[in-house]
This record gives sequence, structure tokens and C-alpha cells, in this order.
Amino acid sequence: MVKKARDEIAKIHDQSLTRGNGGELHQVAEGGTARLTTAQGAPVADDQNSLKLGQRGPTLLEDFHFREKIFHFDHERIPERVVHARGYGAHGYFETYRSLSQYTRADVFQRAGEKTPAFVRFSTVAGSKGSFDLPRDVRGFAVKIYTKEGNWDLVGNNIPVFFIQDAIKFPDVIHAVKPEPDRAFPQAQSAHDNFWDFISLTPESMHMVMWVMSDRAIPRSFRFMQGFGVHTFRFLDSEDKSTFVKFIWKPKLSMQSVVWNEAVKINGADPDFHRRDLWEAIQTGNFPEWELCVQLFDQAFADQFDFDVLDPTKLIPEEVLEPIPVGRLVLDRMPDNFFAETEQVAFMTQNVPPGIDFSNDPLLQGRNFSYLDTQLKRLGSTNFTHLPINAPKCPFAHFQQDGHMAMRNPVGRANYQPNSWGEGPREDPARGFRSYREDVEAPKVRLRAESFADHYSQARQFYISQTGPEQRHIAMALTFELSKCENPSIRERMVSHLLNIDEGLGAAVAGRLGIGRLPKPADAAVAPRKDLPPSPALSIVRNGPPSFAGRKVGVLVGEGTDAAMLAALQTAVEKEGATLEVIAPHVGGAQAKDGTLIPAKHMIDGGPSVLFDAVALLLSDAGAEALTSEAAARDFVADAFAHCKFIGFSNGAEALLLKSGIALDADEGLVYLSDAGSMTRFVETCRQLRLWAREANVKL
Ligand code: HDE
Repeated sequence: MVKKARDEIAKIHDQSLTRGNGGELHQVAEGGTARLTTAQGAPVADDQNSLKLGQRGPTLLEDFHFREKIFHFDHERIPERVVHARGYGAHGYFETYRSLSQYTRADVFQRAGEKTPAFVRFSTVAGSKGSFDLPRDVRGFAVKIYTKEGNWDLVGNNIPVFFIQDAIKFPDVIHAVKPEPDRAFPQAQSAHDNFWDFISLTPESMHMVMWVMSDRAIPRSFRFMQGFGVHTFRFLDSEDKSTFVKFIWKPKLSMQSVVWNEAVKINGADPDFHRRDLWEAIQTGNFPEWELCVQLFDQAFADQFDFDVLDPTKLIPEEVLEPIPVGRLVLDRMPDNFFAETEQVAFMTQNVPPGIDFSNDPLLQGRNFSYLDTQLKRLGSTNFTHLPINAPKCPFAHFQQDGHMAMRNPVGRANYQPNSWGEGPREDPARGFRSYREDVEAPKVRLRAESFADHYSQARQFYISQTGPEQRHIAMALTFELSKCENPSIRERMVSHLLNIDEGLGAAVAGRLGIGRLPKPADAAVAPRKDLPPSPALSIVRNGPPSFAGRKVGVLVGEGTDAAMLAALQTAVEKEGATLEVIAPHVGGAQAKDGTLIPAKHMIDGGPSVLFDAVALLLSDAGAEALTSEAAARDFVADAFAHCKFIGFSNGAEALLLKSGIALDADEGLVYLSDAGSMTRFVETCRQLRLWAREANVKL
């Protein structure tokens, strides 16, 4: 439609026109460049000076160009999302592995090998749009799949459970985590009294709290996160037979997180760390990929499962019900314009195509109202579906009309149905959306189901499923967060919950908080079960990647570095599917031993080791010696060591290692680099991502 209009414009105007990058038409100015015009198309002669009465006089109201420009600028902002304000999106596709017609008539799951366009937006929850990428927070993982029978939005998180069981509590949990209203801080932090006050009074949040205090809440990259639909949904087949379904996205490159001390430093060094990572991966053709897995079950399974499948604070362990891969999501294109696409994209849980339906999860039911409602506030018109990012990519026809900024207006006489003009679309009972027919006879009540009452058992199961280092990180995170609470009774109340989850955890946190006498465990509506077995699938470390692919090595070079060694390392790193960036003492690079220039991406102050998954020090004696007096160089090495990263080092690097407080034989995470073989060994070692055994010495 837009192209047709453009061609018509071109025909009407005999003046020569030119096309911009996006195919838009421009008038041509002298010299062949596009001519600047007002929004009304009037050519502009002077965009540097406003119209004034005399050289030094007041500006005139008559200056329509100035007024239009400032007016538009004044209105550039739209309200940021009330939650998930900071986000980053990308385009791609969903590829169906196999037909699921046995379970669902959803068109997107019918044909193996079919690719359907998709858009994904990752986000943090609590921070404002301009906050940083690595707070301790849940990450949003919202996927819009433009199916042939309507948009399907799977608006998920990187954590499979939620803080609350009923949508009516959502404003409370969000108010509590956001900056406190009288002082307007802290920004993008849960480490404050209001949050922990609410949480410690809300036992149902304990399972989610374990996840948020774990390394899941500080992911290394969007590319290394899992995603979850959280709620139980329904698949409906062609006979409307229902199968319950839970959705899980699994990253092809496996999971990875950073450590808290690192996250704090990354936020200063590169607040856009996750954005940049996704941008770079896609721009260099390393397209991130996730597998969509489904856990399918029927009512009989639901009835014998220990927890209520409608309770969003519970999950079904993978060991109990295996997730089946049904397709993959590939992100291969960045938006052309952040505002038009990532900011204006409107995800809505109620966007489901025929064949997918809701369960009675009270959180999901509430979301189905909230997401439509919020788009009107944010995007300002009921016509937000006319925006290209939100419009379906399949044909659509209805009688909704008019309203602010209606871009697509119906033609013809009939704007209602039924009509006898023979115009307009009609319903299709056979293919159209049908809800699951559920017979319900019950009193109208304001109650929480008794089957939702166990708040500790799965929290405990999550905790005992973690490796030692991961458990320590949870204890440290809880200690840090609660240390920021000024009110001691909030700390104690939290400890009383932790004691119901794991006595060792409760005691460890209490000890670190200086709580002398342990409080008594919190009253539990249902006694916590201690018999749930660990679920190894819940640990990040137990499910690490098989290779170092997609990760990044930072190589510190200096005057006299051996360029051949750098080239050998580069070869080994690239062979693994990883990338390498060079850091030098000065902007531009360093002179190699052979006199050539080694170009560098970062100077040492701008390229701290927290930005990399592993580091290598390729230094000559003189180069290392020169760097020993630079705090940034010593931090580079000391931080890499403290964050349990693998460190490759050349002969000459010794002085810098020692000056940074690290003995050459400190542990097996220090890998001596000399020839091509040692480079390969170093990269192979890096597959472990971190040397967690070192943690006991560095006390993260
Ligand atoms: Fe959301 N949530 N949410 N949420 N949510 C929004 O919708 C809401 C919940 C999630 O990248 C809002 O368009 C309620 C769970 C993501 O644009 C709003 C409840 C999960 C995103 C809203 C929840 C999510 C949102 C704000 C409790 C994981 C970002 C702006 C019943 C399964 C989507 C917007 C994007 C955004 C409401 C709980 C995920 C206000 C009422 C559980 C990923 O509608």
C-alpha cells in the first residue's frame, strides 16, 4: 500500500525525486542530496536560524518551520512501560520441527520446516528505560510470532515462576520493587526496604525469590538465557480436545551468568552490555538461537502432580515431565528503528491463535486484561495495531473503524455485519478461535485455592538442585540485598522464611547479617516438604555449554607483543566459534615485536576484563613492566582472577601478574601460552567458562 502511494507521488510530481535507504522518496536539493522539508513537504531554506525581528530581536510566532520542529520534538516521548521499560528487540523467525496436529490445530505447529516471522523483546523489569543492563532482576523474554492465523504472543520471563499467585497483587509487588515514592530511589534495584518488606510478608514469593537471588538474575547475555511461558496453557486439537502445555525456550549456546561483583562493574563499564552483545552477534552473522520445548500433560497428570498446575509459583521439573523440542527461534535482523519497532511493539498475553488457549491460572487471567489496557496508555490510540510492528502479517478483516490516527480505513458501504449488501467479512465457525469448553459450577468467591498453599517445598527443591558455588551465590545475594534494608525486623522476617527452605541457608545468611539468635521459622500454611529430589536441570553450572562458541576473549597487548602469538590465538578462538578483542595501553593499538602495529579495539581504561569471558595477556617483559604502574591494567588482571576466569599468559606477562597479586602457579586456571598447541588448549579449557574451584580462595 505504501509503495503504491509512493509511486503515485512520483507520477504526480514531475520534479526529479530520489529514494532514501528505506525506499522513501525525497525531493532533490542542489548537489543531488535529499532536500530538507517541513513535515508538510515545504522545502526549507534555513534550518540554522529562527525568524527574528531584527538581528538581535525576538523570535516571531510566524516562523512555522521553527514551531513545527520544536512542537514535534516536545512530543517525542511516549510513556515508558510501567514494567519492563528497558528492553531490546530483534527480528527473526520460528521454524517448526514437526507437526503437532495431534495436540493442537494452531497453524504454526502444523508443517515441519515452515518458517514464521517473529519479533522478540528482552527486558529488565524494575528499571526505567535509561537504566543499566545488569541489575539483579528478572529478564522479560517476549516473543511475537506472526502466524498465518494471527499473532501469537508468548510473553514470558527467563524465570519459570512468579512472585505472586493472583494478578490483583501485581501493583503491590511492582510498587514495592520500584524506587520508593518519597525519595525516588533506588533505581533498578531490589535491595531496599520496601521490596523486602513486601516479600517477607508474602510467603508465596519464596520460590521466585530463590531464582531471583540466583545467578539467573544476572545473565551474561540474552543469548545465554532460557525463557519460560510460566503459566500452564492449553493446546486444543481440531476436535477441541485439550492438552495442557508449558512452554520453555532453551538457548542453543547454553546458559551462562556473570557474578555479582562483575555485574556491578559491567554496569559502570558498559551499561548497554546486553544490548551491545545482541547487536554485535546479529550484525556479525552469529544469529542467536533457542529451541522451543513443550511439556505436555493431561488432566490426569495434573491431578496427581503434587502442586496445582494453575499456580504460577510452581514448575514441573524436567525430570518429572520431559520437555519436547518442537521448533527453533532464530534472531537474524536488528530493527531499522528502535522507537518504531522495539519501543512501540505491543505484546499481549491474550494474543493467541486458534488451537492455543488459556488455563484458569489467576495470574494469566489478570494479565489478559492488563496487556491490552496498557497499550492504550502507552501508544495513545486503539489503533496501535495499525503500526507495522503490531499488525498481523496474515490477511485480516474486521469492522473496527476510526479513532485516533487510523491508518487503515475501510472502504465501501457496509461497516457492520450481518448485512445484505454482500460486503465485508463473516465469521468462520470451523476455523475461527474457540475457547476450551469447560463446565464450571461454583460459588462466586474471593479466595485463594487451598492447592496453592505450599510456598516452600519447590523453593527448597530449587536450592538443593544448585551446585556449591551457585548455592553460595544465593546466600551472598540474599545477604547483600538484606544488608541494604535499614529495618532489622525485615531481615529477621526473611531469615524466618529461609529457615523453612533450608536451615543451612537461613543460618548462613543470618550469620552474615550479624543476627545472633536465629528467629523461629515462619509459620507455614503447609509444612515444607523435604523429600523432593534435586532437579539438575535447574542449575546453570550443571548445564554449561559444550564449547566456548559465542563467547569473547579479551587480549591485553603492549609494546613488543609477539604478533605471531596473537595471530595463533585468534585462529584458535575463531575455530571455536568465539571472538577475540584486543586491548592496548593506548588508543589505536601497540607496536609489535616485529615493528608492525597491532590494532586495538579498546584502550585499557575502556576495556576492563569484566567485558570478557576469558582473558589473555600477550605481553613482552617491557610491555608488562610498563603496565604494572597502571591501575586499570592491574584491575584487568585482578578482576579476571577474582571472577574465576581463565587467564592465558605469555612469558613476558609475569611482572603484571605478580604486581596484580597473582602467582603464576596459583591454580590451573592460569594457562601458559607459547605455541599454537597451547592456544588450542587454552580455548578448550575456557569451555568450562569459569574455574569455580578458585572461588574458595577469592571469596566472591
Ligand atoms: Fe507482565 N506486564 N504482568 N509479566 N510482562 C507488562 O505490558 C502484568 C507477568 C512480561 O517487552 C506490561 O506492554 C500483570 C508475568 C514481559 O513489551 C503490563 C502481571 C510475566 C513484559 C504487564 C504480569 C510477565 C511485560 C507493561 C501479573 C512472565 C514486557 C508494558 C498478573 C510470564 C513485554 C506492557 C515487552 C509487560 C502486566 C506478570 C512478562 C503492565 C498485570 C508472570 C516480558 O501489561
